[in-house]
Amino acid sequence: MTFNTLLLDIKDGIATITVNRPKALNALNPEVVGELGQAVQEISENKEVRVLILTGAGDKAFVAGADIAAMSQMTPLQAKHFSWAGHEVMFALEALEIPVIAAVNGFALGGGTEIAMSCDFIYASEKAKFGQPEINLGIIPGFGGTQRLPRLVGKGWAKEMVLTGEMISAQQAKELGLVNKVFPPETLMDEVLKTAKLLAAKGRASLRAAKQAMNRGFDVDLRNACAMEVDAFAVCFTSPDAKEGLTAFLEKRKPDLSGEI
Ligand code: CO8
Repeated sequence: MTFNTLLLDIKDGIATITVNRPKALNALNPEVVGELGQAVQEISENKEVRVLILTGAGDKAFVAGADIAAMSQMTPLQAKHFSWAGHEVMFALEALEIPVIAAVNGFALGGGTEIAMSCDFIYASEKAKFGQPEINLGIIPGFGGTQRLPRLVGKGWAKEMVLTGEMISAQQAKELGLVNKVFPPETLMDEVLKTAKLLAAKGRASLRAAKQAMNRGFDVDLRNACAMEVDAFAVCFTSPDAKEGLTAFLEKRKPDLSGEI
């Protein structure tokens, strides 16, 4: 499938979605949100893809937020539909069975921080900036920022960011736990690819089980969350990978974890 606002590249089991509106700093208008939904769906159906990278075109922005020009024309009902459409994309990214890395190469503001937070983890360039500046536009985050940000960095920092609308640097974002690693801009993609290749060599079934156990268990009480882990753990044994991985260790050889299921 080809897209107007995205580039989708698939190579050696690694898919890269690049939001491609550099003149508007890759802002998310309804077309981008719709195409992101289609691209994520396509990736979920392609069993050759083992890792997804999400990034932005150009050297200035990852995604500078939802498209302000588009939002300025919206009725409350259209705003509601747009907000839900964005949420569906975030949930679809979280529900993908494969790991998703956000490669934040520049401004990640509003919807940019929000979409990065729905990836499994974030690597950022030293010149990236994060923020939820919606308050300065007379609105609030509408793609999950009021919910995912406190879950990631704690309520105090999330409130400071959402209520002041101030940006933070990549280094500050790392200190808060929003970003895992920060790299010079010129090495960011190489480092992201290095980790993507590492992940692509793991077993699909156990990656899926681990991701689902963490995502689903995060919002429930510990006993029920651990029950989810027990089930996910047991499901791993339905994949040939478990037999292969455990046996390979005992036989002192490298496992071939391509058994799927
Ligand atoms: N939407 C539309 N266009 C944008 C956006 C945006 N979010 N951000 C930048 N652009 C455009 C600019 O208008 C400009 O276009 P043009 O060249 O035609 O004038 C071009 O990109 C370059 O931008 P600047 O000239 O402003 O570049 P600067 O280097 O001076 O500044 C900034 C860079 C600081 C990133 C600045 O562009 C900025 O502040 N952008 C807006 C950031 C923002 O407020 N983002 C939050 C948007 S709200 C949101 O994300 C809500 C999400 C939930 C939606 C729920 C649905 C209802």
